Amino acid sequence: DQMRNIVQQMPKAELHIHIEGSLEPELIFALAQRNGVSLAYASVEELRAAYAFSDLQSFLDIYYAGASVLLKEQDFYDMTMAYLVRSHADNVRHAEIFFDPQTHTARGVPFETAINGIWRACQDGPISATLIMCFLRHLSEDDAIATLEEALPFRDKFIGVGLDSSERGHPPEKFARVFERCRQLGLRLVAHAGEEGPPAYIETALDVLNVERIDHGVRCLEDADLTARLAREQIALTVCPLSNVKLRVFGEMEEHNLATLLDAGLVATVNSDDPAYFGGYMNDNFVAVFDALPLTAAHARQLARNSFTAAFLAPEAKRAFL
Ligand code: ES4
Ligand code: ZN
Repeated sequence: DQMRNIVQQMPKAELHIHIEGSLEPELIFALAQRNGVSLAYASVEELRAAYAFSDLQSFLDIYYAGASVLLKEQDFYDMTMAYLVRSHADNVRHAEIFFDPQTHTARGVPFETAINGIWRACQDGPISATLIMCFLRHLSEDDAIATLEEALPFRDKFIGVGLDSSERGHPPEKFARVFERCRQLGLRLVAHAGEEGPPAYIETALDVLNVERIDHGVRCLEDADLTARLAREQIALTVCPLSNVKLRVFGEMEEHNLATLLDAGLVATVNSDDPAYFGGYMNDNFVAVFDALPLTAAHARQLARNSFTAAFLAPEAKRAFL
């Protein structure tokens, strides 16, 4: 339809994509076979049928199981290249890609195997792409610090760090020291906050971790002062509509607050989060939320513009993409 065409032709940046969440069931099975890994599911269809989530944790359990087929550098390369090719088809011009090294090192896969495969695909792929290393917040800060140490020889291969995994009970301030070290290293800083966790986690992500963008952040509207601050300081929120509905942050897309966020003057962006698990890539997210909410072509253009405003790119690089 008309909105699909408008969305399709807009150049855009994706700022919230977990590369392990782009692993499609077909590729999970192909890599399992290639690597001799046995899966708890008999077929692609059976695996896909397990993608019925009740909350963030129920998703994460399956997401970490899916990642268990990634063993060799080529596996990480193939996963990343598939994402870049698929996003190019959606007219994504630039992606800032999260990866979760602890998901791999905890299974005995070397840090360098993961980052080298992901990074090499970013060099070879059809769109601009940079990497953001995420710490798993359900693990300890000492574990995050050890991961940062392992990452330092590869400092030129990632532009920033983030914080993901189970939010409730793991507030940003648990990672104050490691984020301060990352800030001193000149890394860009982001954190998931206000997805399942309370607005207070958005505040401590900003005030304790000094993050520059908030991943999700949709629960900010529960706090009027915080909402006003995010608008005043033009702090970007990387919103993921299909994710929010699949993980029941909102009961249905018609209840999503994206239109309210935009009309409050917030720098909201649309992103896919874990596209293989949540039912779609960038344009599917745009179409789903535009079908459900009173959003116009002007909102679509604003969202595309916001994605470059909020990107960790030099001003001249942003202009070249628009
Ligand atoms: C994630 Cl949707 C979401 N939230 C938090 N952590 C994650 N890791 C991958 N997807
Ligand atoms: Zn996420």
